[in-house]
Amino acid sequence: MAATRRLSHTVAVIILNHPPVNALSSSVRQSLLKEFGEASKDPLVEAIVLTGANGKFSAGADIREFSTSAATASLEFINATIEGSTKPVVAAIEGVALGGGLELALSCHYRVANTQAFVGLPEVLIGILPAAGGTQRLPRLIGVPAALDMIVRGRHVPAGEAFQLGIVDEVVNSDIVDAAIQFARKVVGQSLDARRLSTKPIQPITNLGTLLDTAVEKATRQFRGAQAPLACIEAVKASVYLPFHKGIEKEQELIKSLWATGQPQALQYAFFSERNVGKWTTPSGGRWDRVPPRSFQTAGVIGLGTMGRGIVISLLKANIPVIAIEQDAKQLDLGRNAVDSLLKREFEKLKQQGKTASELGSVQFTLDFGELKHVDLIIEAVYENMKLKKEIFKKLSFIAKPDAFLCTNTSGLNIDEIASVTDRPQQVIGTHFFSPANIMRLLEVVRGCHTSLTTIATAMNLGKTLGKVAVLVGNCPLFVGNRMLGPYLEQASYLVEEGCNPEDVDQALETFGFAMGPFRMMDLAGLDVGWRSRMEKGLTGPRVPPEAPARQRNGNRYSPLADMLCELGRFGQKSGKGWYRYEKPSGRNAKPDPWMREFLEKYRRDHQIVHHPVNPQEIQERCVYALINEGFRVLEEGIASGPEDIDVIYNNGYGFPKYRGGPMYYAYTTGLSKVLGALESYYKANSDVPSMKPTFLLKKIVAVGEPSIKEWKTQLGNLNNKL
Ligand code: T1G
Ligand code: NAD
Repeated sequence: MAATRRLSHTVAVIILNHPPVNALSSSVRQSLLKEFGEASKDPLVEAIVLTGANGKFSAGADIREFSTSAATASLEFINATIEGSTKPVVAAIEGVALGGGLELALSCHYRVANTQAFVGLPEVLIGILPAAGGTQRLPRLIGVPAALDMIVRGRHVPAGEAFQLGIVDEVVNSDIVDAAIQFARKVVGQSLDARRLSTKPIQPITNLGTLLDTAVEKATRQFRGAQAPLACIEAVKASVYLPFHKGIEKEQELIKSLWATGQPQALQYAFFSERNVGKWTTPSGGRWDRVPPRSFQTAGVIGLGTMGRGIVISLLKANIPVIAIEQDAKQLDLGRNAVDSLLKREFEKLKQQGKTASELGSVQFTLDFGELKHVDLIIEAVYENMKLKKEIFKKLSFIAKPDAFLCTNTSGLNIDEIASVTDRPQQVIGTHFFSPANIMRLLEVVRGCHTSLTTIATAMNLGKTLGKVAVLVGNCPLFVGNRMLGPYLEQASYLVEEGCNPEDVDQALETFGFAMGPFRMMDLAGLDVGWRSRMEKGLTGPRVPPEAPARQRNGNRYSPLADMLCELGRFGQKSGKGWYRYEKPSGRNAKPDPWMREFLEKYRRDHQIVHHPVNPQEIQERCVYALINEGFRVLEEGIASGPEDIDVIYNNGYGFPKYRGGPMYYAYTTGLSKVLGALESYYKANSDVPSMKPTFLLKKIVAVGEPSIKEWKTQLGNLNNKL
């Protein structure tokens, strides 16, 4: 049953019941309307309580029912019916009231929530806007500024804050339905006129024009290219200037135009992809998701540099006690100070939520590896150096208890080689966090050839426990995300060789929607990291001037520009200069450097490169198609399980515009034959750039008629699967 009704004396209780989140599917809406109609007519009923089963009110419209057009109008019909009721209706909110769920609650005359509940209008995150009256009722209830903030950011608001804002009338720590029944009895007989939000006048504000303009400017800058935040602002604006019923029409008009952009479809694909990657199946054997993860109570982190300190904070936030290890007293002090200052910020956040420090795990700092002997899971985050990592893992074999899991945060070294020096290769796994590790949502879980299903399940569960989205990938140099970055950055460098300035390339890709262009990203990460690794492998430098740097490596094209910058001490932000220059005091704002123009002009002269300008579209195509082609190669080699996995990695770890779905979904919506055609013509003219050679899988999917992205997996067929 989608919605049921029972009677508690004179109060009817209607319960939404559609596990797991009481999404308001069409059958739920139908039965809700029926039950509500009967309760309204029942002469014994004086008031109605609306609540949800399964510990949740409702997560809103059923996203699975969305197709090419939004089928949401009937929810506003229900809302109008509830609001118009002459019997008081009280929403009893437990767990979540999100999207259409909150809109339904807003149509009730009163709202009671339990202390753990969250409310919000997160539609913007799936590319649409609240379209069942939410953009019209919420501003009438809490004022335009607060409503704009919630709707444009899609923020989940905890019950305490919802009470302060005036969204809920009471917050209780007891049984929510009992509390709502008591509340309903108290209000029976009172006038409902002022409780109907559709007729409530909006609170006047003097600086409305400026507020809306600022909101548009901020949303354009922050969500570059995303259309839904702008539509949300437009709808809230309508709540001020138009009568309620016209505002409702405006919501419908705006949602229709959003669907036409394709962004909702991409964001909803991204929403379900994030959930599906956690249910991954391996074509080559067992299924880790059917194996129970081993529980872990304690963790160790080795190395408290950039990554280690963020990993410690992530674990502490999940209330996991940590033993934190460094190599010497100086580094230990540095690490401790960094962790302490990050922890202070976490304490502040908890305080604002009315919570205490007991929600955080405790940390012990030490130089003694022996302290790790009782911990359940150890994460190594020392320098990216195979010899050092092997030494550490060998040591851990002796120290760690036999069932402890040994994880490495390497960004691309061979997991099997690291595992080979241990007494338990089946318990060794890559847990590749992204920087800053306490903030970034992505966790690449890297499986070695001996890694057991229990170890995989445990590492995937670690991701969930830390509130991250974990994606399982196979073991190859640089894994999935960083590996795909290679050809993308390579194209960016070639574009600069050929005539672009770094800022031209960054701007074109930021206009495409990337959070950061490739050159700003390289400067932020530090150019020296890759340079040192290339030197270690003998792939570059030291060069004796005036010897010109080679533009070929093993017969293929190679851009030595990044190496040349490093030779000049330009390591990026950390040294104040890289592809850009960075000025004090912040040292973080990338400014185009006139020096770079001269440097590039000389470079082109030295190598007789004919300078030719490249338009933004070509910049975007060359870089993004290079990324996509490598994505197909990753699929072909069985390093990722499917296109969704790659898209989740890029959306959550590399600032790819989520409203384009991810690189593979973007390829699909662009048309694979177009991508293939562009790669073919580039490769024909540049046979010394093998990364642009169209992959077998891409050609195969085009040859079978470009089926839907959901069917690509079947084309992977018998390819070489490493998972
Ligand atoms: N519709 C359909 N399925 C949903 C769903 C929804 N709204 N929300 C969650 N699910 C599924 C999800 O796919 C997963 O399925 C399972 O529920 C558990 O979710 C009219 C038009 C509620 C905070 O955007 O934010 O209302 O994988 O793994 O971490 O204007 O889900 O198990 O098969 O995420 O505990 C607006 C989206 C809709 C809320 C729970 N609402 N959901 O998080 O579990 S549009 C949203 C969430 C709308 C109105 C408009 C989260 C959650 P499966 P989960 P969780
Ligand atoms: P980092 O140089 O900032 O920190 C490394 C830390 O390890 C230093 O504090 C160092 O003192 C410590 N250390 C070195 N030898 C040690 C030993 N024997 N025992 C204990 N501690 C020791 O490096 P980082 O950027 O944090 O990178 C750590 C790992 O994470 C590397 O494998 C790197 O490839 C990977 N990674 C880095 C990033 C990033 O953006 N920085 C992102 C993902 C993964």
